[in-house]
Amino acid sequence: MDDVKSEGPKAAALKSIDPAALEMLLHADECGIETAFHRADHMKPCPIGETGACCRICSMGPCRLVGKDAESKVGICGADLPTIAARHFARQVAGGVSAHSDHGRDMAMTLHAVASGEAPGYKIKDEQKLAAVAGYMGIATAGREVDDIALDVADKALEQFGQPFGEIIYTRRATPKRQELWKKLKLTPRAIDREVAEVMHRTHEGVDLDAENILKSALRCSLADGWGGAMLSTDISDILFGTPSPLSSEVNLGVLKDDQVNVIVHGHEPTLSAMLVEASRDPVLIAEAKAAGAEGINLAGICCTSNEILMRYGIPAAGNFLHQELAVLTGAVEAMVVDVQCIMQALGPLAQRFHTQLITTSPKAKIPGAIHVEFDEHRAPETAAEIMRMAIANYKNRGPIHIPDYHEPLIAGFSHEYLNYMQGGFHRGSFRPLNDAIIAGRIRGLAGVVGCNNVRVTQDQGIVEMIKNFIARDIMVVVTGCAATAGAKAGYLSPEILDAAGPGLREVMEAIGIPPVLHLGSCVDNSRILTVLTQVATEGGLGEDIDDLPAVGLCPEWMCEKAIAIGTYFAASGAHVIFGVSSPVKASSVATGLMTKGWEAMVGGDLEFIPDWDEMLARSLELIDEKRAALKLKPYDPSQFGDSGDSPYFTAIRDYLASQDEVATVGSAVYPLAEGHSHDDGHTHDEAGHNHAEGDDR
Ligand code: BF8
Ligand code: SF4
Repeated sequence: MDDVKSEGPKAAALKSIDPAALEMLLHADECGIETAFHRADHMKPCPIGETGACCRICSMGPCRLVGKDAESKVGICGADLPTIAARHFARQVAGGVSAHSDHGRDMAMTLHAVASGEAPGYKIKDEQKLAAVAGYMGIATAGREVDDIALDVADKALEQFGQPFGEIIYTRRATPKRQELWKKLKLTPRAIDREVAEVMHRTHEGVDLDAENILKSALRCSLADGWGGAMLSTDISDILFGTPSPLSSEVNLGVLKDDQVNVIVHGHEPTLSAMLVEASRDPVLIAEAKAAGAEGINLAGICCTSNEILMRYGIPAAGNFLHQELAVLTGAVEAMVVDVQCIMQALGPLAQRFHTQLITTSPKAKIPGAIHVEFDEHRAPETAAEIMRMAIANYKNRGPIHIPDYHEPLIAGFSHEYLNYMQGGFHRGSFRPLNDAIIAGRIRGLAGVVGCNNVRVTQDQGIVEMIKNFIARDIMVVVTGCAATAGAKAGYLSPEILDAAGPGLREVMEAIGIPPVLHLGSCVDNSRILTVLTQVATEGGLGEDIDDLPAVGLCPEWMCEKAIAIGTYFAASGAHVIFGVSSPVKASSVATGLMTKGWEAMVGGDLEFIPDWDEMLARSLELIDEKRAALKLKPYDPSQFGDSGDSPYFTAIRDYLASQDEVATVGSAVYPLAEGHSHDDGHTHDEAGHNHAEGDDR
């Protein structure tokens, strides 16, 4: 590790567009420490595996079908390239579905424990959402106790994983047309675990050997995520921790504090991170931190658990996937607390080079070199306090620190519910203004920009390029996951960014009172995009189903199997989806054709892989404009909308932000709250001393 040669500023510049990352990469060179960015230089992707041409399903192989005539070759068992590529892809989908869905299962187990009175640290925070979810599940609510309803909801949710008969209940939230199509094609998922198990079975040696049929099973499996595990996860998180509504915070490594006990929570599930939020605000623990010589406790997040607590509590985000090692490199992190998913094993040895305590908390996810403090929802507050105390005790061990001074303000916390509220008020929630704006051509279309970072491409570049170009061309953007963090770090989730939006989009956003780039949450919250698109499709004037909409879904910097599962369920739901980096089925033109033209003919959506950013943008615009033409909408013409003035709404937000030296990072709500959708009540103590009591936040 010590022989890392200096990259120098120029080489580093290719690795990220984020100045904080570049500064930390130079710092890593100075310290002689390697990161994923460095390792990517001497670990090139295997060209055979990368393109889906390697089969290692059985021990007669691995069989690698390469060369000019690869598509006419077969493996030992006779499996051809389309089968091999499709099998590998389907297994990636199953891996992704299992990850999101196991997360969803844990949320349902937590709800069960809360409703049974066995998890004293938690409570049901959003009864309105509970009632809505009970409604989707056909559970009676009238005259019943909240806990009884919640218990039924938890039971019903848990049934979705292993029910022997029937179909996943949330598929009924899709448009009637889509439900019919899925039924006709036998794509309606039956039970979450069953779909994962079935894909694993079909792709075992010698079972399903027809690429088209294998990929069809991948579509059904993915739907068990989007309309199953992930959607349940979002809904139950909202019930337990509150449905998000907009609030301000900050992002990037500069949110770490040189004089406070810094605790980073990294991973995915909100159960632990929400408890750490409470612990970080506990006056007793804050006093202990002060007694240890610090000014206080500073909690920040990385990856999607960060999004979970950013969306609901305004806890600042220290960064996205590729920031995890960089955060430790600051030397200022007393504890990095991880649960599941997207956690690099490299953190183990890296943390040992600093005073940072790497704390694993899930029995499913241990890391050599980490301290394991098992998290149990039945004694959650105690575990959170124990972890906080470990961090406080570690403060004195801090060596030299290097915190890059980059922190961008952002607005996060948009939910499907809030968008309805914003467009029609509490009692008349609607998507009418948005649909009308799309019909009129003020908004050209909709784009979801989601997913990961990947060291094979310049960090954040593809994501930010897409966001920037979309809003400039009057395309409204929703973001989730690490893409949301990337957009935020580049300033695209700040209200100031309205100035970068095209005139039509700007006018509409000002009228509705929302920014042009909406942070909808973590990766499981991509389910919010499904329900939003479904409502846009059924609101009227834009066809009947998601495949009628002028919309695209992009994952420019995808990295993991979860991203593949997400892309596949959007395609199966009728969306055109474009991924960057490289295609896991590139070796097979047949498999590629099945997932593009084949899926489009079957389900109206498809999945393309386009590594070049310019081509990705051009293809997105083409898809959006084709849909506009098919709907017989006016062609998009930016010249017909003039500059609009600043709305009082955004002026107020700008004044608010300008009035503070530093943006209050502890969940200051910047918009009026929707009735019944509560923020965490703890945001009464931001640093600037501004009080924001619930209900009067402005
Ligand atoms: O679930 S975007 S790198 S953190 S997988 Fe992972 Fe990808 Fe980030 Fe969130 Ni989503
Ligand atoms: Fe080779 Fe067939 Fe075995 Fe795959 S399943 S490794 S193609 S023999």
